Amino acid sequence: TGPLRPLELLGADTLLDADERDIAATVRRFVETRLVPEVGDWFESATLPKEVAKEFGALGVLGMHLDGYGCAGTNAVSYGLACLELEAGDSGFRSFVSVQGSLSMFSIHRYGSDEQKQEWLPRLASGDAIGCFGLTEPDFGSNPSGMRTRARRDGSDWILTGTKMWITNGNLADVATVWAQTDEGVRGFLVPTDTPGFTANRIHRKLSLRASVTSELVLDNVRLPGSAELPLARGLGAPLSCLNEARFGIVFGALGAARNSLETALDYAASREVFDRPLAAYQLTQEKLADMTLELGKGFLLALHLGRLKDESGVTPEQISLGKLNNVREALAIARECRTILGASGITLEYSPLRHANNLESVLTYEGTSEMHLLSIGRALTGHAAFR
Ligand code: TGC
Ligand code: FAD
Repeated sequence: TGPLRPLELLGADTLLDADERDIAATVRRFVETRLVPEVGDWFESATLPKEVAKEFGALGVLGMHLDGYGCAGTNAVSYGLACLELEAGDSGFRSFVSVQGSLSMFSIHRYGSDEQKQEWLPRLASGDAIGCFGLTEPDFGSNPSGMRTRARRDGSDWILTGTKMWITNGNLADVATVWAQTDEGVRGFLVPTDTPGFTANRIHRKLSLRASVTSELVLDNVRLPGSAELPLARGLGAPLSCLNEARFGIVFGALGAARNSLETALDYAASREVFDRPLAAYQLTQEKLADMTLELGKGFLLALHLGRLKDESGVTPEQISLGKLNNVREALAIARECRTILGASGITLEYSPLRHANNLESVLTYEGTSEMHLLSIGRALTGHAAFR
């Protein structure tokens, strides 16, 4: 037998059914043929062309785990595997799909009225419309309960004022799910981005997640009809429940960045000769490769376990914290270690590991920083909330 790829060594495919393997293979083909040839340029020029949304829609990955309204209604594991394959290309691709499907579409699907669902979900599923999700503010990231964005009633209308920060797809979006404090607690609103008083300002000079658009959203007395409120969203638990969906995708997604880094390092080590022998033939290199394969495999088993739980009986926020914390942390360590195997070549955009490592710095921070997930696990273990 010839050399094995890291997840082949684990026998990962034997744990998946035929549909799950097909979905993963289809997304992988699209990523490798359509996106990877462009990703270096997009990363360098800090762009993600808007047209890609429709291609993701045609591929069927936007809101793929939701039912009805043009969504595929797949199981959670298939959604996770799609995230893994997208993030093998770049975390920016998985981010786009996470925000569209798990944050924008999920918030409407779970908390919206029938009219809101009919109006937005089919267009968001096809990629004809783009959504974003505004929870974080300049002064309130880890602690969204302090949000200052206010929604006040004016007759049957709502008036929204405030600023949201670090919002993925903010400048691309047709509709923003905006979370605001009201006299009755936190509420969610669907804000069409052409509403007077709404502005999105692109954030420049990012060193991470460059093939992804990140924006500030300014709401300056934005007047919305009463029908813009998400009728079933009551309290901070509503936006936090959307985060569970996106965090679940990241549990799988981060492994894609790790797998691609490791495969790149394996190929490089096989062909690079140092001191008259392939780099892959040295024990120090093999130790790195074996340790990384072990962590990738353990991360995959953890992700799959959480996916099966989610499909069969449900998964708790603390269980998702275990997966997000471990898999992003290990993916980042793997991407950095792979970069060492590439030597100087590893610092250019010709090879993926450092691009993945840079991206994973954002992934470590968004959707709950690693510290927030440590504290969430700590609270589950001790009963003491140490956030404040
Ligand atoms: P706490 O008192 O714990 O909870 C308030 C209410 O929320 C409920 N809850 C949850 N419900 C569902 N899922 C969860 N994960 C939940 N966590 C809490 C809780 O039961 C309670 O409900 P009720 O009915 O009793 O009121 O709230 P806290 O203020 O103490 O905060 C807890 C903490 C720190 C864990 C939470 O604030 C948190 O998760 N902070 C991190 C914020 C975060 O992750 N932001 C992400 C923004 S979106 C993003 O980053 C997108 S990146 C996308 C991309 O590009 O891919
Ligand atoms: P802070 O909350 O200020 O944290 C700073 C540091 O303090 C962190 O290390 C944190 O872990 C630590 N810390 C905070 N509290 C405690 C504590 N109690 N104990 C110990 N340590 C603590 N948000 C959205 O709403 N929508 C989006 O689409 C979105 N996209 C993003 C895209 C990118 C590229 C990035 C980088 C961020 C995005 N975010 C988005 C924002 C993201 O969710 C926040 O950055 C994140 O929640 C952390 O908030 P913060 O940056 O304000 O850090």
